[in-house]
Amino acid sequence: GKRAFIAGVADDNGYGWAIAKSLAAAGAEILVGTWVPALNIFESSLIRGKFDESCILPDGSLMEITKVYPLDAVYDCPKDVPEDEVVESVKKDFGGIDILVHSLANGPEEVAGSVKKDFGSIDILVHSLANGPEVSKPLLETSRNGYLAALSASSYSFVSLLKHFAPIMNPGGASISLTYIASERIIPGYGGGMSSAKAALESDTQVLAFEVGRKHKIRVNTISAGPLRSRAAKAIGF
Ligand code: ZID
Repeated sequence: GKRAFIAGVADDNGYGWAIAKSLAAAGAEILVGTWVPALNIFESSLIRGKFDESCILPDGSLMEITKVYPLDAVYDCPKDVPEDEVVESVKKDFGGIDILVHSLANGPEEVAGSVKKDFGSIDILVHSLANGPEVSKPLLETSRNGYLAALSASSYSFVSLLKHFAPIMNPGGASISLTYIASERIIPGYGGGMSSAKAALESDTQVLAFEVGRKHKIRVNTISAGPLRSRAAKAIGF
């Protein structure tokens, strides 16, 4: 069977969960990467059986998630995490030093290394994550930091994931991300540089398909998604 790593699953409402289910129904083994601030809640909800009903596959069996990896896709490797930011996110979300250790070791480089150690290789890489801290602001009102943060979390995150996972992907494998048509048409409300981030993601998909296709025999695609009331979509008010 195939093995899939799905980055961007933190509950059972988003695209990542739905894609994981489809892959599980097709017989794939499921690994997920969960954003560190959401990790504790996700893992405890999984353990408490909060998602049991959402795990039921068309044939009546249950989806099993083999392993959940802490992931922060805005950092590539531990040295990239600015100290003040780590402390701030720890205070805001947990108030514990344990999470500081997590936060320092969960960029794509670390996670791909852990997956390699645990399982050797994967066949499918799914990028189902995005973040735009100023998404509710029109582009004209967006700060440089907000714009760059949107591109970092929503576009470069895919480059970084593919860069670190491609070497552990079996030839013939596939990678995919999720985009939105606001990249090419004006959708008021999709601000903060998120429209720019999706345009970059789409362009990068073509360049990466060329590069990674030749180097590793891996396909690279992106799907322009329809509306789904995920946590991220609710935050935008869509
Ligand atoms: P989600 O909240 O389930 O998934 C986003 C995930 O990203 C969450 O689990 C976060 O914890 C995680 N995350 C955020 N920052 C980081 C980080 N730094 N490191 C690691 N993880 C992080 O929401 P979702 O399922 O909507 O999002 C999945 C993908 O689908 C994203 O790329 C979206 O941009 C994309 N997408 C979603 C929708 C939608 O409707 N839900 C649309 C298009 C694309 C869309 O907005 N009409 C109106 C709107 C839309 C389509 C049509």
